[in-house]
Amino acid sequence: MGKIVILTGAGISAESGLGTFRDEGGLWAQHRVEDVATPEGFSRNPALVHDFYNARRVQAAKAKPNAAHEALARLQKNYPGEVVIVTQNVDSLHEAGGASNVIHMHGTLAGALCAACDHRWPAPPQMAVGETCPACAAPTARPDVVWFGEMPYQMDVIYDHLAEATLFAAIGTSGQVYPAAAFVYEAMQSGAHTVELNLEPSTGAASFDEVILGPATETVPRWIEGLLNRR
Ligand code: BV8
Repeated sequence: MGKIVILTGAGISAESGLGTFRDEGGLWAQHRVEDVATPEGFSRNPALVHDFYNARRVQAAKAKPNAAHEALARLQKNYPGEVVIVTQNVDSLHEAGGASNVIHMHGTLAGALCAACDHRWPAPPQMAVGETCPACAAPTARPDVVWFGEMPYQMDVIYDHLAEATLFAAIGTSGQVYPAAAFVYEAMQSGAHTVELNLEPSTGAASFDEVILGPATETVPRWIEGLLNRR
């Protein structure tokens, strides 16, 4: 049985009430990326960055997984082959929806990182400027998320999965952020069938074998029932 690799983006959490980045009124309409999602922005104004992530941490803690998150967990449980979920999202809704071994390539709101010694620990609900690291006591705590210009996490593991994929699906992502936006090409190289499930066609839609349009809570459960019944 083949390996299924699934990449998700902010669109899969939209119907759980979490803002996307590039939709109308999205996160990047309210904040300049350079100010809140880059290391330079953090060193320039750490309070602004902590405010940005504190607000999202509060939102994410209140959000509930939706039918799309739950359908992916069902696929992991019932599909005889391996199902790998790689997410660009920093919320924990895949895990809350029952998924396991989710690869958070852009980090998580739930994590804190020491910029001085690389120690990681569970983030408090609200982080403040000058928060100290529990390991080295330096006042250099930051959200454990991957900012622009920083290397996404577990890239070697992700490329190994893509090399073995027989089916690749991108769900709820605009395909504008690299290296995630190029995963479909890696999957194509391995001969995988590629599917995009999105509210509207992403920038890279033409590269996919199949494009299924609609809200994730409708398209994902239907797509997965089809996969499980076709076995
Ligand atoms: C890096 C922080 C290199 C966490 C984020 C070429 C190659 C490599 C890099 C680059 C390159 N070109 C440019 C770069 C640099 C840069 C980049 O890609 N820039 C872009 C803007 C051009 N990439 C980087 O800097 C990356 N790092 O490459 O490092 C390196 C090499 C060596 C050594 C060191 C470094 C780091 C990228 C990560 C940046 N961090 N966020 C956070 O705050 O969340 S990016 C941010 O965008 C989020 O992580 C988010 O997940 C990600 C992608 O956005 P999407 O998830 O796609 O969300 P978006 O709003 O865009 O789209 C939503 C979609 O959902 C839409 O299509 C919409 O239609 C759909 N939708 C809406 N509602 C629904 C729905 N679909 C279904 N149902 C619905 N209901």
